[in-house]
Amino acid sequence: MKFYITTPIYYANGIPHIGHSYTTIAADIMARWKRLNNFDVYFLTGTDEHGSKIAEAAKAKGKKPQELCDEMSAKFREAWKLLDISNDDFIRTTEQRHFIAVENIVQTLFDKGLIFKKKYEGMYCIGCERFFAKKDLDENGCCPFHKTKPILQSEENYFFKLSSFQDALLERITDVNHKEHIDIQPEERRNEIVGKLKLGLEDVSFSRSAIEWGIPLPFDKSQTAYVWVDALINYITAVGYPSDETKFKKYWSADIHLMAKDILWFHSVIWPAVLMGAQLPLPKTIYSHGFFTLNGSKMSKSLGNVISPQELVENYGVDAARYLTVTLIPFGHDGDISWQGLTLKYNMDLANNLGNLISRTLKMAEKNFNLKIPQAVLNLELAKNVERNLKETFASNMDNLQLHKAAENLQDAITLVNIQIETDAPWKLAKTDKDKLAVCIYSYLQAIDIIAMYLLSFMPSLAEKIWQITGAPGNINDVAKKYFTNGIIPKEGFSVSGADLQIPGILFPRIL
Ligand code: ME8
Repeated sequence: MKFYITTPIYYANGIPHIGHSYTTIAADIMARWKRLNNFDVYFLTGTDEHGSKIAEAAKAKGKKPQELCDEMSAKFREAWKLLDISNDDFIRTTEQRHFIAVENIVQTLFDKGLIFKKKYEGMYCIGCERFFAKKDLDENGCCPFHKTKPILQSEENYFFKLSSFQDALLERITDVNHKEHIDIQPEERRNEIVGKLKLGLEDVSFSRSAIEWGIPLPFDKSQTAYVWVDALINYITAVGYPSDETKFKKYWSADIHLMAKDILWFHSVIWPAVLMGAQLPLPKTIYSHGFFTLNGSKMSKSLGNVISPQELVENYGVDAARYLTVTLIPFGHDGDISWQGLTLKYNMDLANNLGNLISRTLKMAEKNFNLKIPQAVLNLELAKNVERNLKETFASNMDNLQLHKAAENLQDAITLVNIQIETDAPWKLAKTDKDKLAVCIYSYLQAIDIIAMYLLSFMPSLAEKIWQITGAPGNINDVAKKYFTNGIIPKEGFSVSGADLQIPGILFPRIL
């Protein structure tokens, strides 16, 4: 089975921040989880490089647009490397492969009579790269997202007959039995889209005559494709459209387009309409996660109110940065992020719970068994208990993109082992019953190995490290793949008596 997941392609007019990291880490966690479940995964991210926003940013910096895009796109790649993102492809809309796909789609729609020329006057927000109807502006006549006044623009453009897709879209979005059903998640967001769709659709501008920085229309080179049309098409370019039919057939359509609500309309209305117009299959799930503020206000570079991926990693390390970023607020809901909130969660979940479990277990093994897994009767009860706690709930939370809940399941499993340690009181057993102590420590190690496999998607290097520390044989990814696909704990457990353990050092130093 294949699984195709995408993030938005981020505007190359600025550097990556925690908002971009949020979506990208979440998509990465899903991609890793699906790979562990034996899916043939294609995970795409990239940069959106055309349009007035980029052209203006370049001008302000005294650079050519391509020069700015090269620099910024490289920053996104670096950030994703730093955050251990396992994307299979990184697309840039200035690549040749993308020009070909955009020209192809635009020409197809033109040939089908879905594109026509019209004089248009409207309020354009450069931040959003879109026209606004007066009724959609806020009480000050400003863009509701950017709080800036849109500019009145008047030009002769090509328009796309979006209005003719209203019924077809409503049907596909609301009828779960439709063979081309588009599942918009979460439900509140779907309801908003449906409500807006029911009010009617207007045809949308599909090209710009004044913007040179874009892909010229194949049938009228004096106009460039509207940047949103250009951008959305990236999702099919990357999987081979139109030249690699085998790849395209294999991976399209998208199983999940992930993003925040700011761009949900484009993905759930304009994009499917374009695909329908070109007679291509529609995406299966469009998931809008929450939009968050930072310390109660909108993130903005001018306010100095942004957190970079680098800062996150400097403060917490890569694995913790990934875990904290995506689990701090309930996935799918808006919320607020702050350094205090991140640090509090770090101390609670990682330093006090997970870190403590590993360091106390290994310290006991060092003190009493010379850092070797003791010879002991195998007792998988605790491991099985941990597994019972995780197995169904974790998988269903992951598959429903409830990442914060999956993380809670993990914390509960870790707590369960920590409680078992308190109950066993191994520090007393060390004085009274060494054999029982050996059984206990062995069982903690096995339970930790199960936890490590479930941690893999969230904290990949940490999970590998835990696997080594606990003397577990083989490669954790291979074992986990087997485990998640056939659901069986290997008979002997994971770590074997006699294997060498390692002192972990302090995995998560407490932050004051
Ligand atoms: O819109 N909270 O790019 P963009 C949560 N190029 N997510 C956030 C966020 C926040 N405060 N800030 C940003 C574009 N994001 C277009 C997309 S796709 C064909 C074209 C994340 O750089 C979130 O995923 O403005 C949001 O949808 C995206 O960054 C917007 O990125």
